[in-house]
Amino acid sequence: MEAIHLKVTGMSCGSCVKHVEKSLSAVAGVQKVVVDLSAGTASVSGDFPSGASSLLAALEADGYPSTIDSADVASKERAKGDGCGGQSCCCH
Ligand SMILES: [Cu+2]
Repeated sequence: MEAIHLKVTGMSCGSCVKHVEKSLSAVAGVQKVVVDLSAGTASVSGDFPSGASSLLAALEADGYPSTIDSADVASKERAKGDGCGGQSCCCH
């Protein structure tokens, strides 16, 4: 079993969280889904022979375009320091 961390855009309330949980849970191989609304992330545990692409496709289809939030990316972002606002901020 592996865990894939996703950054999910477009979640604004509890029912968005339910939508995201539902669409991710429906993907083959998924065993556990944990969605964090305030962080805009989802952690998915299970077996993913084809990687995260089916997860991303399911969320895209439901209106929540997502990207992989790998540990590498997270640690690189942390290395830039707090207050970095992502793609559009001054660090890029
Ligand atoms: Cu909502």
